[in-house]
Amino acid sequence: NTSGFIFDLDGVIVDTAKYHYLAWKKLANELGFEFTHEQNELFKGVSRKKCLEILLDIGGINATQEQFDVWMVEKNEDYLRYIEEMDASEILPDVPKVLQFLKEHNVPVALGSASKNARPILEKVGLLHYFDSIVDGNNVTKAKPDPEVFLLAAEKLNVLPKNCIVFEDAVAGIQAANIANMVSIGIGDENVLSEADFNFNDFTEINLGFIQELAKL
Ligand code: B16
Ligand code: MG
Repeated sequence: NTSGFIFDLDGVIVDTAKYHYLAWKKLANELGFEFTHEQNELFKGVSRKKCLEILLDIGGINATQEQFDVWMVEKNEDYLRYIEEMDASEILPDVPKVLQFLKEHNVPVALGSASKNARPILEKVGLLHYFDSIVDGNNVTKAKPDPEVFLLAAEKLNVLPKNCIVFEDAVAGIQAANIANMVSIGIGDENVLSEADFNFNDFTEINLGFIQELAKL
Protein backbone atom coordinates (compact mmCIF):
# COMPACT_ATOMS: atom_id res chain seq x y z
CA ASN A 1 0.00 0.00 0.00
CA THR A 2 2.98 2.33 -0.34
CA SER A 3 2.46 5.53 -2.24
CA GLY A 4 4.67 7.18 -4.86
CA PHE A 5 5.14 10.84 -5.68
CA ILE A 6 5.56 12.09 -9.25
CA PHE A 7 6.71 15.62 -10.07
CA ASP A 8 6.50 17.51 -13.33
CA LEU A 9 9.62 19.61 -13.97
CA ASP A 10 8.93 22.91 -15.74
CA GLY A 11 6.55 25.02 -13.65
CA VAL A 12 6.64 22.70 -10.66
CA ILE A 13 10.29 22.25 -9.66
CA VAL A 14 11.92 25.03 -11.67
CA ASP A 15 10.68 27.84 -13.88
CA THR A 16 12.38 26.88 -17.11
CA ALA A 17 9.38 28.25 -19.05
CA LYS A 18 11.12 31.63 -19.22
CA TYR A 19 14.12 30.07 -21.00
CA HIS A 20 11.92 28.08 -23.38
CA TYR A 21 10.18 31.40 -24.10
CA LEU A 22 13.44 33.21 -24.89
CA ALA A 23 14.53 30.46 -27.27
CA TRP A 24 11.18 30.30 -29.08
CA LYS A 25 10.99 34.11 -29.26
CA LYS A 26 14.46 34.27 -30.80
CA LEU A 27 13.42 31.81 -33.49
CA ALA A 28 10.13 33.62 -34.15
CA ASN A 29 11.94 36.95 -34.47
CA GLU A 30 14.44 35.43 -36.90
CA LEU A 31 11.51 34.18 -38.94
CA GLY A 32 10.02 37.67 -38.87
CA PHE A 33 7.19 37.58 -36.36
CA GLU A 34 6.47 38.24 -32.68
CA PHE A 35 5.94 35.64 -29.99
CA THR A 36 4.25 36.83 -26.81
CA HIS A 37 4.18 35.65 -23.20
CA GLU A 38 0.50 34.79 -23.61
CA GLN A 39 1.29 32.57 -26.59
CA ASN A 40 4.03 30.93 -24.54
CA GLU A 41 1.32 29.66 -22.16
CA LEU A 42 0.24 27.26 -24.92
CA PHE A 43 3.71 25.72 -24.86
CA LYS A 44 3.74 24.61 -21.23
CA GLY A 45 3.93 20.86 -20.81
CA VAL A 46 3.90 20.44 -24.61
CA SER A 47 6.65 18.54 -26.45
CA ARG A 48 9.35 20.38 -28.41
CA LYS A 49 8.02 19.14 -31.74
CA LYS A 50 4.45 20.17 -30.96
CA CYS A 51 5.69 23.59 -29.78
CA LEU A 52 7.42 24.20 -33.10
CA GLU A 53 4.28 23.18 -34.97
CA ILE A 54 2.27 25.73 -32.96
CA LEU A 55 4.94 28.40 -33.44
CA LEU A 56 5.01 27.98 -37.22
CA ASP A 57 1.23 28.08 -37.17
CA ILE A 58 1.34 31.41 -35.32
CA GLY A 59 3.78 32.78 -37.89
CA GLY A 60 1.84 31.32 -40.80
CA ILE A 61 4.92 29.49 -41.99
CA ASN A 62 5.00 26.32 -44.04
CA ALA A 63 8.23 24.41 -43.56
CA THR A 64 9.79 21.45 -45.27
CA GLN A 65 10.68 18.52 -43.01
CA GLU A 66 14.33 19.46 -43.40
CA GLN A 67 13.79 23.08 -42.34
CA PHE A 68 11.60 21.93 -39.45
CA ASP A 69 14.38 19.70 -38.14
CA VAL A 70 16.96 22.50 -38.43
CA TRP A 71 14.75 24.83 -36.36
CA MET A 72 14.14 22.12 -33.74
CA VAL A 73 17.89 21.79 -33.27
CA GLU A 74 18.45 25.54 -33.28
CA LYS A 75 15.80 26.15 -30.62
CA ASN A 76 17.25 23.48 -28.39
CA GLU A 77 20.81 24.77 -28.77
CA ASP A 78 19.64 28.25 -27.78
CA TYR A 79 17.65 26.80 -24.86
CA LEU A 80 20.70 24.85 -23.67
CA ARG A 81 22.73 28.06 -23.73
CA TYR A 82 20.09 29.85 -21.65
CA ILE A 83 19.99 27.10 -19.02
CA GLU A 84 23.76 26.65 -18.90
CA GLU A 85 24.12 28.91 -15.88
CA MET A 86 21.14 27.53 -13.94
CA ASP A 87 21.77 26.76 -10.30
CA ALA A 88 19.92 25.98 -7.06
CA SER A 89 18.65 29.57 -6.82
CA GLU A 90 16.18 28.69 -9.58
CA ILE A 91 14.42 25.98 -7.62
CA LEU A 92 10.85 27.08 -6.90
CA PRO A 93 10.17 27.93 -3.22
CA ASP A 94 9.79 25.05 -0.73
CA VAL A 95 10.26 22.30 -3.32
CA PRO A 96 13.37 20.94 -1.51
CA LYS A 97 11.44 20.91 1.77
CA VAL A 98 8.91 18.45 0.31
CA LEU A 99 11.53 16.33 -1.49
CA GLN A 100 13.61 16.13 1.70
CA PHE A 101 10.59 15.03 3.73
CA LEU A 102 9.77 12.28 1.21
CA LYS A 103 13.38 11.10 1.19
CA GLU A 104 13.52 10.97 4.99
CA HIS A 105 10.41 8.78 4.98
CA ASN A 106 11.65 6.56 2.14
CA VAL A 107 8.74 7.46 -0.10
CA PRO A 108 9.55 6.68 -3.76
CA VAL A 109 9.81 9.76 -5.98
CA ALA A 110 9.85 10.07 -9.78
CA LEU A 111 10.03 12.83 -12.33
CA GLY A 112 7.34 12.84 -15.03
CA SER A 113 8.25 15.50 -17.59
CA ALA A 114 7.87 16.13 -21.32
CA SER A 115 11.38 17.59 -21.48
CA LYS A 116 14.31 15.80 -23.04
CA ASN A 117 16.60 18.00 -20.96
CA ALA A 118 15.18 17.02 -17.58
CA ARG A 119 18.15 15.12 -16.18
CA PRO A 120 20.83 17.80 -16.79
CA ILE A 121 18.49 20.43 -15.33
CA LEU A 122 17.95 18.42 -12.12
CA GLU A 123 21.70 17.92 -11.96
CA LYS A 124 22.43 21.64 -12.37
CA VAL A 125 20.06 22.66 -9.59
CA GLY A 126 21.30 19.85 -7.34
CA LEU A 127 18.06 17.89 -6.97
CA LEU A 128 18.85 14.77 -8.97
CA HIS A 129 19.63 12.67 -5.90
CA TYR A 130 16.05 13.01 -4.64
CA PHE A 131 14.67 11.07 -7.62
CA ASP A 132 14.44 7.28 -7.70
CA SER A 133 13.38 7.41 -11.32
CA ILE A 134 13.33 9.90 -14.19
CA VAL A 135 10.70 9.53 -16.89
CA ASP A 136 10.93 12.28 -19.49
CA GLY A 137 10.68 13.15 -23.17
CA ASN A 138 13.34 10.55 -23.94
CA ASN A 139 11.27 7.65 -22.58
CA VAL A 140 7.77 8.35 -23.84
CA THR A 141 6.12 8.54 -27.23
CA LYS A 142 2.70 9.91 -26.30
CA ALA A 143 2.38 13.45 -24.95
CA LYS A 144 0.23 14.52 -21.98
CA PRO A 145 -2.80 14.34 -21.63
CA ASP A 146 -1.92 10.77 -22.55
CA PRO A 147 -1.08 9.14 -19.21
CA GLU A 148 1.93 7.23 -20.59
CA VAL A 149 4.56 9.33 -18.79
CA PHE A 150 2.92 8.93 -15.37
CA LEU A 151 2.02 5.25 -15.83
CA LEU A 152 5.63 4.51 -16.75
CA ALA A 153 6.82 6.45 -13.70
CA ALA A 154 4.48 4.42 -11.45
CA GLU A 155 5.78 1.22 -12.98
CA LYS A 156 9.39 2.25 -12.42
CA LEU A 157 8.61 3.14 -8.80
CA ASN A 158 6.77 -0.17 -8.45
CA VAL A 159 3.73 1.65 -7.06
CA LEU A 160 0.13 1.16 -8.19
CA PRO A 161 -1.23 4.14 -10.19
CA LYS A 162 -4.02 4.69 -7.67
CA ASN A 163 -1.40 5.16 -4.98
CA CYS A 164 0.49 7.80 -6.96
CA ILE A 165 0.34 11.54 -6.35
CA VAL A 166 1.15 13.86 -9.26
CA PHE A 167 2.21 17.53 -9.05
CA GLU A 168 1.52 19.41 -12.28
CA ASP A 169 1.28 22.98 -13.57
CA ALA A 170 -0.25 22.23 -16.98
CA VAL A 171 -3.88 21.39 -17.76
CA ALA A 172 -2.79 18.50 -20.00
CA GLY A 173 -0.68 17.15 -17.13
CA ILE A 174 -3.58 17.23 -14.66
CA GLN A 175 -5.72 15.44 -17.24
CA ALA A 176 -3.00 12.81 -17.74
CA ALA A 177 -2.83 12.20 -13.98
CA ASN A 178 -6.62 11.91 -13.76
CA ILE A 179 -6.78 9.48 -16.68
CA ALA A 180 -4.04 7.43 -14.98
CA ASN A 181 -6.30 7.27 -11.90
CA MET A 182 -3.75 9.10 -9.77
CA VAL A 183 -4.23 11.90 -7.25
CA SER A 184 -3.68 15.16 -9.14
CA ILE A 185 -2.31 18.27 -7.48
CA GLY A 186 -2.44 21.49 -9.46
CA ILE A 187 0.39 23.96 -8.90
CA GLY A 188 -0.69 27.36 -10.20
CA ASP A 189 -3.96 29.11 -11.02
CA GLU A 190 -6.84 27.03 -9.64
CA ASN A 191 -9.22 28.46 -12.22
CA VAL A 192 -7.00 27.08 -14.97
CA LEU A 193 -6.25 23.79 -13.17
CA SER A 194 -9.83 23.25 -12.01
CA GLU A 195 -9.77 19.55 -12.90
CA ALA A 196 -7.13 18.85 -10.23
CA ASP A 197 -8.05 17.01 -7.01
CA PHE A 198 -6.21 19.65 -4.96
CA ASN A 199 -4.94 23.14 -5.85
CA PHE A 200 -2.09 25.27 -4.57
CA ASN A 201 -0.40 28.36 -5.99
CA ASP A 202 3.00 26.95 -5.06
CA PHE A 203 4.73 24.69 -2.54
CA THR A 204 4.84 27.36 0.17
CA GLU A 205 1.10 26.69 0.57
CA ILE A 206 1.64 22.96 1.10
CA ASN A 207 2.38 21.84 4.63
CA LEU A 208 4.16 18.61 5.46
CA GLY A 209 1.12 17.31 7.36
CA PHE A 210 -0.73 17.24 4.04
CA ILE A 211 2.16 15.42 2.35
CA GLN A 212 2.24 12.93 5.22
CA GLU A 213 -1.48 12.29 4.78
CA LEU A 214 -1.13 11.81 1.02
CA ALA A 215 1.78 9.44 1.59
CA LYS A 216 -0.32 7.51 4.14
CA LEU A 217 2.57 7.67 6.62
P1 B16 B 1 12.51 20.06 -24.18
P2 B16 B 1 7.44 19.79 -18.35
C1 B16 B 1 7.99 20.76 -20.79
O1 B16 B 1 8.40 20.49 -19.47
C2 B16 B 1 7.86 22.28 -20.97
O2 B16 B 1 6.81 22.78 -20.14
C3 B16 B 1 7.55 22.59 -22.41
O3 B16 B 1 7.43 23.97 -22.60
C4 B16 B 1 8.67 22.02 -23.29
O4 B16 B 1 8.41 22.25 -24.65
C5 B16 B 1 8.78 20.50 -23.03
O5 B16 B 1 9.04 20.29 -21.65
C6 B16 B 1 9.88 19.86 -23.85
O6 B16 B 1 11.12 20.34 -23.41
O7 B16 B 1 12.55 20.92 -25.39
O8 B16 B 1 13.53 20.43 -23.13
O9 B16 B 1 12.55 18.60 -24.51
O10 B16 B 1 6.50 20.85 -17.89
O11 B16 B 1 6.76 18.58 -18.95
O12 B16 B 1 8.44 19.41 -17.30
MG1 MG C 1 5.12 21.69 -16.45
